[in-house]
Amino acid sequence: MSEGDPARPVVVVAHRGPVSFVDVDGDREMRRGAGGLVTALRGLRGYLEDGVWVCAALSDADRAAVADSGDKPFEVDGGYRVRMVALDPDEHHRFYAIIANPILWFIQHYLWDLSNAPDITGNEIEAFEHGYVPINRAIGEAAAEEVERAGGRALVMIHDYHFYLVGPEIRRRCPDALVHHFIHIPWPQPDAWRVLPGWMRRRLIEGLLACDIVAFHTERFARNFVLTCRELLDLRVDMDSLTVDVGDRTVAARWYPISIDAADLEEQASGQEVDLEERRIENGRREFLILRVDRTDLSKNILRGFKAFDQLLDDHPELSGRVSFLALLQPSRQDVDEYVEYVERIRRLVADINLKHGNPEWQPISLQMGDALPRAMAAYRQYDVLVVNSVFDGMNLVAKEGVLLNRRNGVLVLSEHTGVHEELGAFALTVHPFDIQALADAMYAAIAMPQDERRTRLNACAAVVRGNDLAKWLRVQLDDLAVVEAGRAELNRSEVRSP
Ligand code: ADQ
Repeated sequence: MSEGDPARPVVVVAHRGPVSFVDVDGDREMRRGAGGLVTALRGLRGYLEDGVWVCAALSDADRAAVADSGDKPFEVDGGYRVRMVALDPDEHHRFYAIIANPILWFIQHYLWDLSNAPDITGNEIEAFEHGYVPINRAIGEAAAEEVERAGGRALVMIHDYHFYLVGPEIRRRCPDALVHHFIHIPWPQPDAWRVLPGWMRRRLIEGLLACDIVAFHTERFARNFVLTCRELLDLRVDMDSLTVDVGDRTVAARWYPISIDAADLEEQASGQEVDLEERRIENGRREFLILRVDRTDLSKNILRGFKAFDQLLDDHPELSGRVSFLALLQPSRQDVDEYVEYVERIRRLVADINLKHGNPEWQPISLQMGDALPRAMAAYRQYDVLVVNSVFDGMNLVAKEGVLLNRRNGVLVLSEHTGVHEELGAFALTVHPFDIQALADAMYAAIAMPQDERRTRLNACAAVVRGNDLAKWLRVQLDDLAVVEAGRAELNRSEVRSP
């Protein structure tokens, strides 16, 4: 494999596929998949000509497509293949709704309220043994088949917290494969994992250690991972090179900040629908527009964002009627109780603040629930302040999208616990996500900031995003894999030479 050019066929493994199927009036139609990860991985298309994307069949129409294809990969637009795997629905429910979301998601974002939850009961143990484990095995077997079909030497790129046990399946069946696992969410400090019984956390971490590279968005997450291996598995690690020794193998932890496809986003934003949405926002806006765009995930810290806005209006009565807060929120995981309750709490808080500060002519917060990408892109152009105040988060692509499209010298107010803070923090107003007063003050500072300074900061952010785009994210990983491969060749040669 030469640098940046994966001569090995690529096998991508991710829970969601690049396409999904829907039934329309009895006909099955293929649609582009949704979500940040799928958008990011679409950048792999150019490398997938020889390869395949392995994913779960999530809908009835997906499962029907799998049945028709006889479990074989099928071609999709863009000249690559997709292998959907039909999974047992009960196992998948346990895997997804009990282990992956919420248990792993909550641990990795530090979301558990430990005096109350989680309870690890027979239900959770069963969900692990008869949900997470068999689903990982089924996906791992399908991926291993694809590696074997490609001659056994494929580059396997596994994605996210759904599939920590896929690596061992590949390693067992295809020892010559090069295995890479990218984790899109934070990796917390070692003690966070002590929420899980020892045998369970050991199994998950050992699963990841079957890979050659375990990758994250930030250096902090990579460091936490290596520390976790030392503290919880008692393995020998090197904190300078961020490597872990596992028997006669060395596993590297690396960090590659994910990005957006700048050209693609700008093209999407140039459509008429976005212009129309922008005119609507422009006609309805006040002097200052504060914006947030998020899934209604607990990690996004939406309630404290509104509480800070409430504080801003208390502290600065002169802003009454001159500022509004537009919140474009996409309901998320409404099959998880905590998420249903979160949406309720958001609605109640917004109603309280609007009642307290608003009047018949002016409602300070406009809460708009739904999937509204054209409106989000229009709002990115129009904001004066973009609030991204996550409690702890992987990257927060919203910050990158916003600074790229904004046309009003808008200021980014950014939590120090977002992955994107490593890249854009120097040009944003940094906030501590729990400090509501500091967030209110930052909103005010952003509004009051002179235009020149705002412009300088925005241009600097946009330059970082353009320079560190999705293509670079991928290229750097492929370069590192080439280095790992070269090291392995070295190892193989010395093994051949030894008696
Ligand atoms: P997410 O948690 O979904 O992604 P983020 O990175 O901010 O978080 O991406 C959200 C995406 O959803 C953005 O592309 C945004 O435009 C879109 N979106 C949000 N609200 C929307 C709305 N109301 N309507 C339409 N679109 C909306 C996970 C991890 C992150 C990590 C990414 C990529 O949790 O930490 O950055 O994967 O690795």
